[in-house]
Amino acid sequence: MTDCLFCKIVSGDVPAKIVRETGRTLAFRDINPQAPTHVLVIPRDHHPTAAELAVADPSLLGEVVSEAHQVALDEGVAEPGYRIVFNTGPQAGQTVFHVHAHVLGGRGLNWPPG
Ligand code: DGP
Repeated sequence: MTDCLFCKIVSGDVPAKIVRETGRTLAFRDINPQAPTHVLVIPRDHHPTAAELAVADPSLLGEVVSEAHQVALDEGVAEPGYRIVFNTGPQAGQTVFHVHAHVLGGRGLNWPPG
């Protein structure tokens, strides 16, 4: 999609600090980190939400989650634990409608979230 920020990161038109990539996914640092590790994992293809990706291409959603875990391992936060978040819809705080997994770690994370 031409007007999608994360599609522009995929195409290289908008710069990002890329930490991992596969043929179908990209992982890059969040511009406004909320934890010592805060990385976003996205599919290269445009899908608005995790729910829509689950219907359209469940194996790709699985790859996004698998890559999120690899990011946690690479960043050294897999132990004692980290969080994967898919904000879905504006009330949940989703602002970019290209599905992305937030990978948050490196500090204690409160529950329930705000
Ligand atoms: P969400 O609120 O769940 O839609 O998360 C969107 C995230 O995207 C938010 O944490 C900030 C991040 N973000 C917004 N614009 C940019 C950008 O231009 N570059 C990068 N790396 N991250 C961005």
